[in-house]
Amino acid sequence: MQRVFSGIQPSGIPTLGNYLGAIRNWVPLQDTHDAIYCVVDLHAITVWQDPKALQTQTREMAATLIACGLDPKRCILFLQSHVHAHARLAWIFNCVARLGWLNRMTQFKDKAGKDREAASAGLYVYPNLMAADILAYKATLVPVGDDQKQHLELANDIAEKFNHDYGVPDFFPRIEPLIQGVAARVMSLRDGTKKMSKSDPSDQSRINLSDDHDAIALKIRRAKTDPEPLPEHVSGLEARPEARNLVGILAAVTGTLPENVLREHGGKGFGSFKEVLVEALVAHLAPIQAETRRLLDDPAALEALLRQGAERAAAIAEPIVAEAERVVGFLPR
Ligand code: AQP
Repeated sequence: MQRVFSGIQPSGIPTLGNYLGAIRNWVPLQDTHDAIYCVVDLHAITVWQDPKALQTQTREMAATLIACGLDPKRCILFLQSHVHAHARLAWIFNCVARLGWLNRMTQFKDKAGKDREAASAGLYVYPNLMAADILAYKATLVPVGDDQKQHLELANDIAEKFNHDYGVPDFFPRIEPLIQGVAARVMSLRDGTKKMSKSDPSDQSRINLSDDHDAIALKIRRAKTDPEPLPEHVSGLEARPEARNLVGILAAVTGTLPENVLREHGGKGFGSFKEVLVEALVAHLAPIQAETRRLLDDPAALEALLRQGAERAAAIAEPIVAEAERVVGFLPR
């Protein structure tokens, strides 16, 4: 069975972007693949996190993932910091990856902002840790949003260079990204050219999976649009990023295609369309929110599930990373 690996940062409440671009695509893979999913807390601290808030967000993220359909019996679900193999392999990859490769990563440029000198070294080497997350399990398929494509290409460059430099041609496998769905990149509600992000300073830019009816209604009503009515065909969305984003979201949450959404709403103004979108979002998210709350009511049970997940993950990653350490010349422990 092909092994898939994916992760998500507990850097805030998961957004509709995280959900449509990643989480919801992870669910069916549990039945067809050997699926490993991780809450990547080591990645989260590449940007300052308040320690107490990080604990809360980590529990919330794990509970949300389970509420979205990840079943700890059908997949391995755990916290990255609980499996030390990730950090050990990441260090080796820090020594394999070239500065020139990291300099090309657009996510670092976006997240570091204007004051690049003040960004953490961790944020800079983030893609090396991401490569380690996947390759510690020799996973070959990585379901992610479209924004992560560049990092996966870098992971393949690292794997290839490791295999070549240490003369172990088949040690790490090639990784394939799995980018699925009509909303593989959900954009900010305030700017259709920027991706929706849980750490965007403006809460109005995103739908959080925990948002209630009022919050969703307010955000969608205020979402940026243009003055034209909705087009009749998808070709009419090309130069209209905000319209394309909202149509894509409605298509994704109602399980249809943008052309079908436009068949129904083309030619209408955004007012009535936005009301339909609000109701569709609320109906889709309400059961997830109820289940998340139920899971958070018993933090001890939730943490026990995550510890069991970590044990199963370590049983796979430990021998692979120990072998990588032997390959680079470390003496056995
Ligand atoms: N806007 C998006 N559209 C589609 N997919 C998205 N993903 C993130 N944003 C969108 C996908 O979500 C998964 C988990 O992402 P992450 O938490 O590891 O980090 P990220 O990509 O940096 O997401 P955020 O929300 O922007 O987090 P912060 O604000 O902490 O940086 C990935 O598969 C990603 O593709």
